[in-house]
Amino acid sequence: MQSFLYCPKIVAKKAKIWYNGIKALQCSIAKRCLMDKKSTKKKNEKTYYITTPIYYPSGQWHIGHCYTSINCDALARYYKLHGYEVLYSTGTDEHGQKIAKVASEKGKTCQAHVDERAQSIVDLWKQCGVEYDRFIRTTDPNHEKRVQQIFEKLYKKGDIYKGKYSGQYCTPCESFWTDSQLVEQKCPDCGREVAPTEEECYYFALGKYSDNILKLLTETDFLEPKSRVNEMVTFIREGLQDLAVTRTSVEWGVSVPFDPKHSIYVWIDALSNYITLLGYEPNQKKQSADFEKFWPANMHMVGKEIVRFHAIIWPALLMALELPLPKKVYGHGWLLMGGDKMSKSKGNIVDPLQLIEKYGIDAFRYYLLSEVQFGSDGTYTTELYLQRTNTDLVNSYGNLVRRTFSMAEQYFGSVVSHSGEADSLDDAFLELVAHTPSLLDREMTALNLSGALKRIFELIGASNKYIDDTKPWALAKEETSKPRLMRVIFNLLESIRVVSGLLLPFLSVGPQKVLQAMDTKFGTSALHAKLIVLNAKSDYKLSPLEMLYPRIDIEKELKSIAK
Ligand code: ME8
Repeated sequence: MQSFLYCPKIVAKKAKIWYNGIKALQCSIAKRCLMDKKSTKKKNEKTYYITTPIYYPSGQWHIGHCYTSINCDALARYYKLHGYEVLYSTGTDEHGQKIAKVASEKGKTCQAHVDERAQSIVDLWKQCGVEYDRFIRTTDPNHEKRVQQIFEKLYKKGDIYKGKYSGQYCTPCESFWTDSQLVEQKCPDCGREVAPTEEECYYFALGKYSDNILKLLTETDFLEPKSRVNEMVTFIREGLQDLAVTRTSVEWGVSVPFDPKHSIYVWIDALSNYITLLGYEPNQKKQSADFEKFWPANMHMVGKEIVRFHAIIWPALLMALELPLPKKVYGHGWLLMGGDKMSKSKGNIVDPLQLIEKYGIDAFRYYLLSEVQFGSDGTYTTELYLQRTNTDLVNSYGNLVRRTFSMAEQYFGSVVSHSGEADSLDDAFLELVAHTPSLLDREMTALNLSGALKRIFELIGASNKYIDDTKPWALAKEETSKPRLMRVIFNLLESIRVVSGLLLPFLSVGPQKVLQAMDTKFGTSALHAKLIVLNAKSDYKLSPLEMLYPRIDIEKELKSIAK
């Protein structure tokens, strides 16, 4: 557990901080306007910078980690296909005493441990089809150097200052706790005795930015979903104290450049990744081309437990650095397992690699993207996972493709053109095909990824119904109905093309195979624009297509898992 460390005794500084706070507040609206001007410029350039949290390489990766990265991946792919220059960043948060503890338990050096874990998450993302653009490790020397420069810059500015921290110290955990954090006067992590201790440390003047952050949270849509805002506002209104940002007991960290017995608080180190990976130079006016192009980030996607760090500390640090603020922090919910957050410390994790190996990458991505209403918590069960795969991927999408391809082959030797006979029965169906991309755009803009998938599957459902309504097998019996049959199959192929194009951000295998078998090019935004509109193609010559998704015998599978 990461804790905020506060100094209860800093009084002298307070008057100055309060005054600065008022001054900063007065500037905030003007600043925000400036930022908006900058963001309009960026919008025209069509750039999209999206970040995942950087993951702790302390334990085993689980599907909760994949949840964040796959949702970001879907957004990144979606924006790429819509012509944006996207930067999708991820990485590992490699410092801190927890990492050092895990490494020593394994009998490894910290560096060997983090090297191994960083490689394993890179491998995991490959298996999940996560196509990030940049990977940052907080042990990268460039990152470490910039974190030190950021610290020094804020120190010179007066926003970081030296003080004393007093609190309750747990020696085995090497952690400070405030009185209110203790559980029955004991360490909340390990339950052992704590002792009152004082330590010299540096503080970040977080309290000075309190009013500005309150305004940011209550007057803009910086933090979403809205349900997270109240919690943050209550937290700030209780009194935002200055934050202890150094430790002397942590060796595996970035040292304070001018006072190296102190190491920089892991959250300052970790949050800075979002700008250091763009090449941010704290001591220079002119910034890198990447920084100019991509900052401020469009989206920091984070789990709800770390919203506080991203919606309070991070904007305060950026305000102190006089940098524009990110456009959005989105705090998604948790994947639960048996009612609890899935986490390595609780030992209730599900291994993503096993799921992918057994049921395929599309089933995995589809479950994570569709099952949980984005923003809320959702519970993982294997039964639901298998049901979803069978119902949506096998029975709906897979079946639509299989039926249509086999009818096209049987009736027309896999060559189908727009010729043939239309019917008024087609109108509502074709209208839905034409209209679904814009319905999806609306959901994606509202960050409703599960809703976006629902729209696509509504169209798939309507396509399967169109087969039932038009009864191609009956039309095939009469030679005179052949033109009508041709048009029905053509319309279905149109729908399959659009559906598969719309699924590209979400799935990694099936839609790509379908589009290839339809001899339809995809991958760039120019191609995508044509891919998802009706009547962009006037004929199809289909190649044979193997079964997209095999049906799972759920009962048998559950029995074998139970064994
Ligand atoms: O917090 N359900 O790293 P982390 C959904 N290093 N998402 C989950 C999850 C679950 N059960 N478990 C984990 C850290 N996550 C810091 C971040 S950023 C500057 C520093 C996701 O490895 C969730 O998004 O503990 C969480 O925020 C992220 O994994 C990283 O968790």
